[in-house]
Amino acid sequence: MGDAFRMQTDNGLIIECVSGDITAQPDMDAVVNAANAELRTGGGVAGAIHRAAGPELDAECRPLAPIRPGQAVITGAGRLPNKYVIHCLGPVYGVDSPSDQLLADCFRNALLRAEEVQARSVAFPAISTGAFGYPIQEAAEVSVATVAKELPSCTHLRRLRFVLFSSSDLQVYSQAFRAEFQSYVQQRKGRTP
Ligand code: AR6
Repeated sequence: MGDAFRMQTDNGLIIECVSGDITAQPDMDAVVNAANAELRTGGGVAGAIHRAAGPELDAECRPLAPIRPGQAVITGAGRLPNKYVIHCLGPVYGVDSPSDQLLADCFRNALLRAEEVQARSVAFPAISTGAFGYPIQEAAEVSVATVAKELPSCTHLRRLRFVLFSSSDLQVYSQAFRAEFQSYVQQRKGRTP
């Protein structure tokens, strides 16, 4: 896919954007759920994750609910091919405010949960950009900036993936990553071997 983004940092971390389904990422230790406050099944990502993971995930979620916008909690992954699901409640755009800070909290807290279990790979969907109405461009900028800021604290992480559902969303997130990491990539290219 021409618009996909992939880079490797100096310390070996792979960052990538792909199009696909968050429930079909078998090489990831953890996948992130764009959850609802009750941590139940729903539409979009939450529906797909709960359908694929089965009742075991629902049972594990119940004692952890409800969660607040920006919060992230971690469970096992039921029948999904991953070890963990990290459930984030994104902000409803224009209702839960400030939306940008709450969306940033989701990514920061999800990466913290991943670090606590020493996850080596994590896949995120585009939290809040479906039913919760966050404009895709703004969400991409907030998400990518937050991830870039938090990465130095993620000592166990070797691979970070964004899984976008449509090719236009993939293009937006890939472009946001290119813009964020442009100076980093140019510095690398400018180096003498
Ligand atoms: N894999 C990857 N991305 C997906 C998938 C999938 N299987 N399905 C949808 N997307 P949403 P939100 C994209 O609505 O906005 C739920 O009903 C989708 O195109 O899942 O945080 C919950 O129960 C969009 O870009 O999450 C909550 O009530 C993005 O994932 C509420 O929706 C997020 O869409 C959460 O809303």
